[in-house]
Amino acid sequence: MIRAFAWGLFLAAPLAAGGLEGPVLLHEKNGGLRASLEDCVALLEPVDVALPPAGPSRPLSIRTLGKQFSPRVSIATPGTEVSFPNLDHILHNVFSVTQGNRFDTGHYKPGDSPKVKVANPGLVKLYCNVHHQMNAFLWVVTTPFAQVLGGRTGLRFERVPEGTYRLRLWHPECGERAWVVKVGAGITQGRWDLDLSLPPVEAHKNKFGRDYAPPADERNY
Ligand SMILES: [Cu+2]
Repeated sequence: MIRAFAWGLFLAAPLAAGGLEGPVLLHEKNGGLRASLEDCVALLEPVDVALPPAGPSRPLSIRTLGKQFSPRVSIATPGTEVSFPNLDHILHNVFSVTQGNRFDTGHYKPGDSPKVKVANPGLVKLYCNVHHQMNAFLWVVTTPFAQVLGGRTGLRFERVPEGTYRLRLWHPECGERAWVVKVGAGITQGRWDLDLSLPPVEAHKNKFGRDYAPPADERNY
């Protein structure tokens, strides 16, 4: 009887959970600090904690508007459907040559919204084969603790089971840095610094692996 009671108590007790929070500082090459964490991604991945695998997240939408992708940085899980509504009055294309998540929507018209499913974890780089300057990034992750930090001054993860994690911070202008962090009961505090050193837009080829043609008459593109 006592045993059954104790077992019941065990089942009813929530998993010990804590949190992780603190400022993220983006250091400019001139020594200043970037005012915004726009496009910065924080991932907290378990090292010695068993978390249930994440299923496909809700369908995502990445618009093309003003010859730009919006949002520029998104987070999905394997199997997530991503649509690309074209809100411009010109043709666009979206392609990825990232291994494990290759696709090519072909040209699509204003008002069209091609869909793809991302299959594998990792950073997927998205480009338009028509417009060289268009670029976006899609993080496909299996951890439930993943955030784009735009509009914030730092990261905050709540209801994190206690244990050891790898904290990965990424920004298009610095790539990735990682730290091992221990999350205990309550909120664990930290502070994380990234150095912005890469060009804002990475050099890349078109979907055929060749240089983009110089801009021509763009009335239809
Ligand atoms: Cu385009």
